[in-house]
Amino acid sequence: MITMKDIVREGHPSLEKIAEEVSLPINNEEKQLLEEMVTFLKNSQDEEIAKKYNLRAGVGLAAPQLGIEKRLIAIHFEDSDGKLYSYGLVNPKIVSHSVEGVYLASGEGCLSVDRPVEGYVPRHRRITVKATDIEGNPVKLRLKGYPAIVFQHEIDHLNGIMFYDRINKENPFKVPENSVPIE
Ligand code: K1U
Ligand code: NI
Repeated sequence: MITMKDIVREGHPSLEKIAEEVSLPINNEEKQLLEEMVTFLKNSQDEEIAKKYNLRAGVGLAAPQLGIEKRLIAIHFEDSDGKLYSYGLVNPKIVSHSVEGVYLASGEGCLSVDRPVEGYVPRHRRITVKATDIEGNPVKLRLKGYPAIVFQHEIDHLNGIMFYDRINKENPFKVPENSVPIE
């Protein structure tokens, strides 16, 4: 079972590297890892389990956050309309994106960062992601708003980018150009 002690923190080299493409089909070890990553997210959102194992709630997790430099991500959350986004994905790639941006008015957090970091993180408002799922099926996802932000945060981890790398250094609360806030 994945717990907080398995998650590496800022400064770890795996969080600063470009992760390796995974060859397809994925092997059993990679399949098990992706399943455990999704289970971690579910556990972290379950009040009782999270309390028992001291888990911080997360909506996404990338393999480099476990010190594993492979292009694997897990996502698990419900949007404001109750639509479930639950995925274990291999080699996710943003194949197109809007010019219009979006940012979370409350900023972003990260399971690999044990301190609050204030500021707006500019993201694309709409993205299209292509990937392969745990079963080996090709997936094409069109995402808008909050789901698009979560996927961009996780795909950034595969490219060695932390959310705070995208915050304006001079003025962290400078409203990103051509962007809408999500409250
Ligand atoms: O990658 C990570 O460290 C997980 C991180 C992802 C994230 C994506 C987009 C914006 C912020 C953070 C988190 O899940 S932080 C926790 C979080 O955002 C959350 C947790 C429970 C409920 C709602 C949100
Ligand atoms: Ni993160």
